[in-house]
Amino acid sequence: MAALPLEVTLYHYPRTRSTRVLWLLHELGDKVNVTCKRVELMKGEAYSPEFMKMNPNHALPVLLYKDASGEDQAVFESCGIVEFLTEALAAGQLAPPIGLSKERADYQKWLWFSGSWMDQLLWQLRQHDSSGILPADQKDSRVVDRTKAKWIKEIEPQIVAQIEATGNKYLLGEQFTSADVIMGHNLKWSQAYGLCESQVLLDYLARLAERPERFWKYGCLDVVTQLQER
Ligand SMILES: N[C@@H](CCC(=O)N[C@@H](CS)C(=O)NCC(=O)O)C(=O)O
Repeated sequence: MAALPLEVTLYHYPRTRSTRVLWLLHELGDKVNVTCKRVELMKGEAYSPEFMKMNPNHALPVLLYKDASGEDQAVFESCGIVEFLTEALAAGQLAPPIGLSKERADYQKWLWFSGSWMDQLLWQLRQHDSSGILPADQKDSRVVDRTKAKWIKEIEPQIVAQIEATGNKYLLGEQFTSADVIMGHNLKWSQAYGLCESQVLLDYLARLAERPERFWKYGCLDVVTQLQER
């Protein structure tokens, strides 16, 4: 186990998937000492040779940390980073212990349902929605309609059912886990497309908003300054 606090550097840009990691870093509190480096995504900084060495996909987030031998290691993929830090620093706290329990299976399922399945549906909207990033002549409104219909008919009801079945607190019940980080971020993201209107989900988001005060107080925006103050 590395000496705590673990020194980490997060390469971040507000309102992107790096917010997931930023949120987790706040949850980890004194276990991490964070430097947050803003990468000017819109100015193409993620294409610089230095950045591409850390992530050839020119995408955020990237986390830099020192491994057990003291060497700097770079990791990309938001859900992978969240899982990695949770297991390394908060196993049994922000995730049920590894093992064959139902809680652990549920945790793993919701973490990856959020991080892959839901994420990719949101990505379709991010590209094809009228506010999306594709040029107008490449946008397909049928993709938007199909994705939203699936989200409303299949995705949200599953989450609502899970929250209700576990007692209307977090995804797994009383215990907040890292799966809530990815799920919470996705649901907030989905609101940009007029989704997430169910009261159960809005109440869930409100409960999440009570978590680490300093993070949510600033509305998941650029909390770089707050982190550096710590
Ligand atoms: N699956 C990756 C997706 C990363 C990703 O696409 N990040 C976006 C911001 S949310 C980005 O940096 N895009 C810039 C680009 O692709 O050039 C993850 O979850 O980390």
